[in-house]
Amino acid sequence: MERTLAILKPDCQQKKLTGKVIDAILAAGFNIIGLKMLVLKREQVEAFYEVHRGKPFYVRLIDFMLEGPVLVAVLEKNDAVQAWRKLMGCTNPADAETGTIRHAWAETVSRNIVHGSDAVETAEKEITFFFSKSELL
Ligand code: IDP
Ligand code: MG
Repeated sequence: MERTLAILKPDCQQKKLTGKVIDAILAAGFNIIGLKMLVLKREQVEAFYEVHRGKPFYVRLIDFMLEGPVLVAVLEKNDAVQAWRKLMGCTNPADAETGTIRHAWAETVSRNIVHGSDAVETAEKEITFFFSKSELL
């Protein structure tokens, strides 16, 4: 079965939405096969978001991800990468469809509650970035 990486970003914890988001993930039929809470280090966030370096929102994105703890999770399901992106909704909550996590709970494009991998290959890289094999079910 396909796997993808989810991050419950600092605003998710700040707004006490962790339970609701995990519930939405389980209700959508994903298996959570890895989960941990981390306080990320600046070098880690910069490496994770390397692809966005130099973009206008980059500095704000890095600072935001350092505001507090995140939950990183590995989700498993058929077509997990696309299914998780669909459940998250568009990057900008103003464009996100009803029934998506970002539509329901995200404030702005920069504070948008969750991360999801954008392709199967990226997902495998992002999973390896945070989890060793022995940490996954
Ligand atoms: P994604 O999270 O939906 O895959 P990306 O384009 O990969 O979106 O951007 C990564 C993260 O950077 C977004 O989730 C959001 O937090 C932030 N971001 C992206 N575009 C903007 C923007 O135009 N303004 C502010 N923040 C942005
Ligand atoms: Mg992305």
